[in-house]
Amino acid sequence: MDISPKTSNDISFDDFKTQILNDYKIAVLSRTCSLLGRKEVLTGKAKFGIFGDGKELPQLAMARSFKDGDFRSGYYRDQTFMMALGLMTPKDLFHGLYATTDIEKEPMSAGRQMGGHYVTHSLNEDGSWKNLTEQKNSSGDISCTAGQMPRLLGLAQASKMYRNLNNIDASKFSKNGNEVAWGTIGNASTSEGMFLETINAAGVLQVPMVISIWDDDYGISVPAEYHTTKEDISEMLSGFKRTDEKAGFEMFKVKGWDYTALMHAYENASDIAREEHVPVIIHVTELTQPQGHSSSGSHERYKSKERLEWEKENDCNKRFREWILETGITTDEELKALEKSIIREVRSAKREAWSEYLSEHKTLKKELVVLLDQVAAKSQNKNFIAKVKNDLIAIEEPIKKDLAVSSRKALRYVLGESFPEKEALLKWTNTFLEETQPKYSADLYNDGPTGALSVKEVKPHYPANTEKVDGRIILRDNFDKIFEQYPNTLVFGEDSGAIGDVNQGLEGLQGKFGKFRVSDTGIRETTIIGQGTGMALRGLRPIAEIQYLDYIFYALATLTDDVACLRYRTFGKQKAPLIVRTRGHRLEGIWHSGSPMAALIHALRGMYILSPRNMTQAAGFYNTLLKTDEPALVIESLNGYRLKEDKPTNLGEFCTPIGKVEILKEGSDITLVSYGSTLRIVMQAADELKEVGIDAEVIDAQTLLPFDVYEDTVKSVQKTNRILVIDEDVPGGCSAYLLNEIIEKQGAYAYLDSAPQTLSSKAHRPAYGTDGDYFSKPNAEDVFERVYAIMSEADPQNYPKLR
Ligand SMILES: Cc1ncc(C[n+]2csc(CCOP(=O)(O)OP(=O)(O)O)c2C)c(N)n1
Ligand SMILES: [Mg+2]
Repeated sequence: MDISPKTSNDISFDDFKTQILNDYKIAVLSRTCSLLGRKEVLTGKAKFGIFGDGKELPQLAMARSFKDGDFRSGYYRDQTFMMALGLMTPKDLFHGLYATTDIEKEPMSAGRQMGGHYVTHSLNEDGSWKNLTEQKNSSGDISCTAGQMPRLLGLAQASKMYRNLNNIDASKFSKNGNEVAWGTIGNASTSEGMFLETINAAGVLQVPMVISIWDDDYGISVPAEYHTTKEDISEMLSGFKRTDEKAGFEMFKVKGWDYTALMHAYENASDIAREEHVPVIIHVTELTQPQGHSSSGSHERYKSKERLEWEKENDCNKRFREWILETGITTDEELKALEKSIIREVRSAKREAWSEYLSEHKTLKKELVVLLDQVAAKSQNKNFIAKVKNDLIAIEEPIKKDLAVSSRKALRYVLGESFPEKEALLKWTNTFLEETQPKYSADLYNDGPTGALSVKEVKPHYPANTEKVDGRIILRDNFDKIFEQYPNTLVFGEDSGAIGDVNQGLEGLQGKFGKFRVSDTGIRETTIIGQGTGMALRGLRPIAEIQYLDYIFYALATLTDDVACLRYRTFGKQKAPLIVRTRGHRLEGIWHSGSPMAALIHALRGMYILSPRNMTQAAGFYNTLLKTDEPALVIESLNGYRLKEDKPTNLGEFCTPIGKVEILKEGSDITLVSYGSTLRIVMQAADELKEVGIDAEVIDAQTLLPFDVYEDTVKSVQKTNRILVIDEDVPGGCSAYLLNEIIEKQGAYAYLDSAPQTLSSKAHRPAYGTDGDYFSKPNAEDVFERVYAIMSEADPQNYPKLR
């Protein structure tokens, strides 16, 4: 291992001793939590447990080098790290295991995530940013192995941006880009593409990132020989090591039980990353799993006797203890006394957490039992209700579900009866459900005053002699205004920099705003999204470009697992207002013309999905999104960049509203709903239908998530009594979603005189060429004939059968 120690050797022996004993205390505290935590699962109090045992020592070293303003992007093993920095107490840990829904008590997610998923709070109560430079930060964990890596890249890149960009208000986010982003990952998870893609991108970008690989030789039951070439991730990655001539990574390999070597490695890594902005890998070997992988199994099933014995001997806490005694820092008695007091401390934290978790439920149970008693006394179904009550009384440690089931079942027994006690039970039940549901469902979006739906519409202004320009010019000139107006905006993607994107919507902007703000990336969709996520978490406003909509699937895992659920899984304590820009729908060829909107709207709840029909609408969406703090996906129409549009004068200012449909043509016979490129076809068909006396109303859905929050579509159906939804997605895809919104949610079924219908593409990917397009996607003749058939069925006299 090549490390030139830079540790602070100048501290006194007493300080040295205090530091070591404090580290030992945290190691034992964390281990005790792991041991007692597992028991909570085995006795049924918690549903699942995954702990940090066997990885304590390196995390103490990482914690020592972690500074205010730094960010962690790690995984479930980092319990000791969180405890060492005071970001999680033993009581917090137990509240996490029980899934307490109070964010004050369970600060990681208010019970939404299983234990072992670590979060710090970036936002104040009102949703505004805290000063992240004055606290230690952990971006919200996810369960997906290596899923934390793409975001890590962006967290590190933010420091680089803050160091290199002028006139940007960094006061809450950075001190001259001196912050390090610390990643952690298990040895087996380094097999994931996301890890390897991130490593390459970080090497190219040269960002201040330190990745720790906790290597315990296993990924659940599977040993290293199945995971890693040469069974050694350091060796495998050795080509990434920097040389005197070429930039790359600094790399350390260090044993997980070796306290001093760990401390040295981490101090060095921190300095290199922080000062030089060079990424560092620390491969920590010879780690163990004293209790196996998680509470779901026992490792005795798959590890050999020899291995289990080796793990016992090389347990990092055991070896740390031995080292403390060998070096004479303290005595065995002193350590024993410390260990005893820690066990007492954790036991009492556990008891307190359990009793706090239960106390709210117990109070509610008491209230409900009284009400059930009163209702039973008056009801004809006394015996049944008494049984519900007695069953509830028998549950000594009730959860919310027990309360909901009891009260809702009891209400069924008083159906048709009427007396005040029943009303009281009804009121209690409704209030309980209304107050409880948000604990599980709030914060998918920002529903507050800074949310996207609160941004007011500003219409584009047109001068008397409006200039007609290619759509891409409107986008380009609008981005120009955006970059002037918002110094913290950045755009990056494949071909987004030097040539200003494949359709020249960013033409000339790199020259004007520089290579940091308008940049090219490698071909790597997942980490493009990761860059955006991490930078958005640190106060920048990234616009991440995915070159074509069809390629978004490479990044879909990161979008759905990380971006879309960030606000939800952190109970509104973190946000990543990332804008994803892409282009799609109608062009030609299987991978350049898709419109997989259903896949996206269903996977990406928590983001806004916007499908503007032209570049003016698209530009207006970007302007709207920059006034709010929520993530969104904007899909520009691929065949619209060269179509002429009127050029507005208030570029950078006009705002296309989110959640609002637009009526493009009024009509009285049938409502046609569509979005994106398909609208041009629908408008053509609507014109042709006029010639046979059919007057269609055409509505542009334009925002798919959310669709029509003002419920304007049902108003149209009230007038026309017929509805057809047309799109380019697969049958039963986004068109079915829109129909569900209109028929079920908006209640349009009540106004229908004809069966509601959808017209979509064929189930296969669209074939190439003009004919491929014509026979794969709905065309003007299809729309005409489908509308005509609906009218013909309703009024065969006036509309005789066409074909
Ligand atoms: C994408 C994904 N695949 C599978 C899993 C299930 N899983 C959870 S942890 C794990 C093993 C991880 O091993 P390693 O990375 O070595 O970390 P360790 O638990 O050993 O610290 C697996 C397969 C998952 N969470 N995510
Ligand atoms: Mg492992």
